[in-house]
Amino acid sequence: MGLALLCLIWLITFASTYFFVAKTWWLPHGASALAQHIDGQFTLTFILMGIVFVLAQCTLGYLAWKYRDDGSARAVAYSHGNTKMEVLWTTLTAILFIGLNLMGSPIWAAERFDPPHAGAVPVEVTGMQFAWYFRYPGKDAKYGATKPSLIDPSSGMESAIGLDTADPAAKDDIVTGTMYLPVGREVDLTLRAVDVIHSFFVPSLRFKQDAVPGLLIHMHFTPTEVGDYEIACAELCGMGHYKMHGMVKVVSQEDFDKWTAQREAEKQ
Ligand SMILES: [Cu+2]
Repeated sequence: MGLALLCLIWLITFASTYFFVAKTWWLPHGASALAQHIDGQFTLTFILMGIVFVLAQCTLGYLAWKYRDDGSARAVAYSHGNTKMEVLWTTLTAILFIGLNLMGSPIWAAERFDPPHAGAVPVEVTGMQFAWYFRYPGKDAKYGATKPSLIDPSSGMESAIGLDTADPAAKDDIVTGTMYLPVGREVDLTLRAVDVIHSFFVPSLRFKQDAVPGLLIHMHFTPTEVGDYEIACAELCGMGHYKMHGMVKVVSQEDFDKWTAQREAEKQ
């Protein structure tokens, strides 16, 4: 029985480790400026945690076999444990966790605490049950006012986010259901939610941030490759959560200008 348990524990350990080493299910290709750093941090964390996991599971299997019931077992005696060992592994775990946090925090903070560069493209993202809307402030570079009383999700677009069309700053605001971004330019993002907490997640751009009702959350990132990237909501936000899907289209600056001009012309 002890041997069977050892084999089972080791089999589960090596089989599950294989899928990570072989990268069977891995991240999609990273297409933003910080993707390389985020992937580096992610890989380092997986390697360190993987080593700890394999060692711990191998030891567990070995001990399950070593202390098997072979007929000569003695009655167990109460043990208070080994204080030295407990202090040692708690300290090592703390160093590992705090160390990884300190290593990752500059990457995390760069998109949140540092202000965006001048010339960043402003885009407002609004999450609601169960759609994403994107707003561009237009030529005046100013977002028009929104009012909760004007919010009408069933009408979509401008009405869905509650845009106050009486506000002069709202006249040139563009609201869309697909996000367009120019490649190689920083995006100055403002995240909102109108009902519950949603999470704006673009795996290919290595971007994930909650959108919280009542808060304007600012972040910035730079897409580096032209392409279509999937947006998901990463916060379980209700019955339709599974279909809260969108697309980011990263295009050339020229195509972005053309698209913006078209949307502005449609508003006239
Ligand atoms: Cu959602």
